[in-house]
Amino acid sequence: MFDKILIANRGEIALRVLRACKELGIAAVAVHSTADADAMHVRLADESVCIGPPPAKHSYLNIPALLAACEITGADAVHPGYGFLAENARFAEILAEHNVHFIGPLPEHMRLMGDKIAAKRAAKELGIPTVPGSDGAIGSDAEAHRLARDIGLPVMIKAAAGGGGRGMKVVRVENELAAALDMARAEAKAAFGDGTLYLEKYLERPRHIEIQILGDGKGHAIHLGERDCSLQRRHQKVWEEGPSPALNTAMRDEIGETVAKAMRAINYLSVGTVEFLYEDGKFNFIEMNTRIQVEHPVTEMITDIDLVVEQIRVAAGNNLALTQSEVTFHGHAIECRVNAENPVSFRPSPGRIIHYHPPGGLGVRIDSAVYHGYAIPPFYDSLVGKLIVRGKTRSECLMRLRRALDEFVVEGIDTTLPLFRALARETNIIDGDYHIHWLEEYLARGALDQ
Ligand code: MV4
Repeated sequence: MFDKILIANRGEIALRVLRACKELGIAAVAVHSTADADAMHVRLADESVCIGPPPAKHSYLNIPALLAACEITGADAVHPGYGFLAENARFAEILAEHNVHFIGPLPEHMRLMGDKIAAKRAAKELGIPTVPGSDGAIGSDAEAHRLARDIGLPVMIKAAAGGGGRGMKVVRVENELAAALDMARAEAKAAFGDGTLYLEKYLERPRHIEIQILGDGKGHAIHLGERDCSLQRRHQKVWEEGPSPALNTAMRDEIGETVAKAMRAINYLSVGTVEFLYEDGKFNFIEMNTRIQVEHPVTEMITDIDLVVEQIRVAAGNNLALTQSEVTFHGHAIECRVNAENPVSFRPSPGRIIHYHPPGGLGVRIDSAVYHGYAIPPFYDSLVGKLIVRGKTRSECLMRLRRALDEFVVEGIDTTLPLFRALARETNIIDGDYHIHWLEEYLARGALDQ
């Protein structure tokens, strides 16, 4: 096992990793920018190192500074959290060259999944159902026209280097295809330095359902069920839950086993998430994330498995401690990402928290790094914290969520708590009857405006 882990992140995920280190008896090193000197992850770590000025480019993304921090503290492994360097294959390679372990997937798997065309081709070859579309990159406009006619309109143009919703175009009529291709190519080139495009059948109102997996890099891999992350705004997840209201046990077992089998075939190491658009009873692979995700607590609450602990164990070369039949699902969990934003305009609202009283009680978990009197800096994401609630049934979970949201006090800044108080009382949400566009349509109706 590792002796000392350097946590190359900040905020709630740095604290989350720190907790796993403590439970494993591993020393933890925090790193921080000058803006985060009084952050909770710095206070609770065994040691800390300042790695640069506030902009992430000069601190949390500063590879030489992180290497120096490993050297100074004698850390033998780095946990990247999510965001920042979490899916950077080159970072993992550089660490290896300096005899420091990267707590995450192999560089080759991060590279494969970072190329959306290669990822989709690999998924298809591994028996994972994919969205109908071009077999690889679009060669010419003529080919795109042929394909669009073949698979039928509407189609979606996507960038090979994209992901997270950037560089996508929906085409509903054929005479708009050529212009959309030109625009998408130019945008992709400007944003990613790579204008390679591919094309897919556009799915109108799917759900976003993702399968959590865990592998040990030695041919053992298991799935830990799904999370339904359909409630998003501008490609930012807002509410995640598991199990999905749209699936039953047989459906979960089938897609879960398909994904786990694929991960065994590539000797996948670490945690990972395979994302699907789910419509008309069918799963359609879109991409794979090779990191611990923001919403991982949903899975922890329904499986009782500590995903970060398991991620550290397999990174240290241990075999998977669990078999698929030892993974069981209990009850229901919902996570709300509470942001420091105005709940109507969604404008960021950094600043000092002058009153802070998080909810508690049975089945209530808060993953947050804020505290009474803490000032949220303006340089990073606007997450105040995640409220994760579990219950024996979805309806008990919703009841408990409403109760927890009503207890939650955060004063001094605007937060999205009022949005969640409204969502937890909406008929469509209570019925589990929603899709990837539901939240934006709801907000466009002005449901929350005074
Ligand atoms: C799609 C799609 C419809 N059809 N692909 C957006 C983020 C990127 N990861 C994939 N995305 C989409 N791909 C096909 N073939 C609709 C979306 C999409 C979306 C997906 C998941 C969650 C929220 C979304 C919001 C808008 C569009």
